[in-house]
Amino acid sequence: MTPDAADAVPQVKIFGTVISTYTRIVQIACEEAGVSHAVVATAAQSPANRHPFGKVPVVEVDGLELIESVAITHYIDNAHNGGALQPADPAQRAVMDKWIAVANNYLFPLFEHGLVMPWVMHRVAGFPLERERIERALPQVSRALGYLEAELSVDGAWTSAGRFTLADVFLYPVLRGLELTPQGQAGIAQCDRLLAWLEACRARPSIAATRWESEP
Ligand SMILES: N[C@@H](CCC(=O)N[C@@H](CS)C(=O)NCC(=O)O)C(=O)O
Repeated sequence: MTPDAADAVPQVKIFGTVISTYTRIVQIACEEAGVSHAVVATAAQSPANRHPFGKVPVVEVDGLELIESVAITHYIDNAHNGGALQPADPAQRAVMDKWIAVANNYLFPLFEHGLVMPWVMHRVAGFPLERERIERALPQVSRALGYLEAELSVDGAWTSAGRFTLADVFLYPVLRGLELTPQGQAGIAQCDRLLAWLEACRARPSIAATRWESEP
């Protein structure tokens, strides 16, 4: 990067934790749209966080201050990417929206509380591993993976549009976080379609460009 490019003001400022599922979701949408973006490291619990419900990220774009990744990613895709990540067909779009809601309402809370946070607290903060919490979550995690495996098409698409959409933008970081835990990796290893889809996502420039530093 040239010194000029490094000094340039990013089009999208993402106030959030650097390694975060939702920060990455916004980063992927920015990469897909070709808009410059930068993370301003902001902890959810810090006084600097402007989110009214104490979550991250908060995003500044085009003079707007936005919260909620659904609103943020749709705005970026609509305003800066010609809606390329959303199928035009209403039925395909409804299926895409369903997957975004499934990722946000069911998968993220289940994976985050049941497996991801216990491992982060153990690996990063040195707390004893909460094995009981993990054991309690495993049957539900396993059911969720079975559902995803059954629903994903043979050619690795979440909608019949058969291409990368906002559903992938949301599902990839949620599933990748799970895959970075030993039990999540073992569960995903039994799901051939999910494995192939994760691999295909990793080959996409927007996913590669937003890789977490902690990823092996
Ligand atoms: N509904 C929010 C969810 C954001 C969210 O859950 N962010 C996580 C980080 S990945 C967070 O703020 N966690 C901190 C906390 O809940 O205290 C969105 O879509 O942006």
